[in-house]
Amino acid sequence: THCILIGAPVDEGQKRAGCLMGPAAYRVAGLARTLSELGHTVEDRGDVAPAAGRGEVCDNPAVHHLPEMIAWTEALGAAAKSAMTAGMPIFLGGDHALSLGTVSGVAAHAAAAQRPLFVLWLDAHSDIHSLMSTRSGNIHGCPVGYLSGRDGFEPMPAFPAPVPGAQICMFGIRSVDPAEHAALSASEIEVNDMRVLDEHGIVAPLRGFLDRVRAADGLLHVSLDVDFLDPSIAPAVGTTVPGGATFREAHLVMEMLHESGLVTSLDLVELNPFLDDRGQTARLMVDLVGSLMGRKVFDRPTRAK
Ligand code: DIR
Ligand code: MN
Ligand code: MN
Ligand code: MN
Repeated sequence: THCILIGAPVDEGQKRAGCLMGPAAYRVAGLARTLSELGHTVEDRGDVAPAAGRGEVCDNPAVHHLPEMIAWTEALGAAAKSAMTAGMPIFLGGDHALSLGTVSGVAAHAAAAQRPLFVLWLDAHSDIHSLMSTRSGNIHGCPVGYLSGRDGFEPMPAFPAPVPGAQICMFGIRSVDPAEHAALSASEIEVNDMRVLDEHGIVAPLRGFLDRVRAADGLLHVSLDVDFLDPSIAPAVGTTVPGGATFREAHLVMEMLHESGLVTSLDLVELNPFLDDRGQTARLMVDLVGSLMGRKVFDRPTRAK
C-alpha cells in the first residue's frame, strides 16, 4: 500500500490545548518507519495549514472557533480528496473535528468513483451533535452529525454526498448526550456500545459490518479516537471515559481490518501529547496502525471470503 501521511494539527474542536502536537508525536513515535518495515511505501505530505477564518457565526452561542473549523474543513477536504487518488491517506490529528474535513474529501472521492462509502467510528463518544444541538460548543462532538447529513450545520459548507446511516458503524461507545441519543435512535447507524462488546466480543459484530462493506464493494474510512481505548493504556486524551477497549480488543479490531483488505483511509484523532506518559499513548496508536497495516505474530488460516 502507498501510505500518505497528512498532519492535521486541529486543536480548535475542543478546549484542552495540546492536540496540535499530535502529528509531531506520531512522527517521533516512528509511524513512517513502522509502515515501511511492513513493506509499504510512505509519503509524508507534512501538516495541512488552513486559510484565515472569515468570521462566520451560527445561532448557537456555545459554539466556538467556527470560522477556524470551516477553514480546516475546506483545507482538509481538499487534502483528503487529492490523497485518495494516490494512495491510502492516514490523517494524524488533531482533535476529532478534523473528521469534518477528512471525511468530506473522502466522500467526494467516493461519489466521483461511484463507490459507496462506509465509516467505522471507534470512539467512547458518538460525536453526532449538530452545531445546534451541542451544549459544550465543542465541534469535535459533531463530525458524525455532519457526515451523516444532519440539519443544523449552517453556515458550514454542505457535506458532499452524506453517508447513509446504514453505512456507519460505531464501536466502543460509552458516553452519549441526550440529544445524541435521540439522533442515533432516529438513524440507522449501528451502535455497538461497550455492552455489545461485553456480550458478543469484537469479532461477530465487526465481521458483520465488514461483510456488508465487501458485499457493497464499498470504500471504508476508519476514524480512531484515542478515547476508544481504556484510559489505563491510553492516558493522552482530554476526554477519558473509563471502561474502554483493552489492548487486546483494540489489536483484534486492527488485525481484522487488515485481513479484510477493505480500509481505504484512516483518521488518528484526539491524541494530546501534553497529557501523555513518556509517549505511551502515541506509541500504542502507532502499534495499532502497525496491526491495521499487516503486523501479526503468525498468519491465520485464510477464511473463506
Ligand atoms: C460531548 C463530548 N458529547 C460533547 N464529546 C466528545 O462535548 O459534545 N468528546 N467527542 O471527546
Ligand atoms: Mn471522537
Ligand atoms: Mn471520543
Ligand atoms: Mn474527544
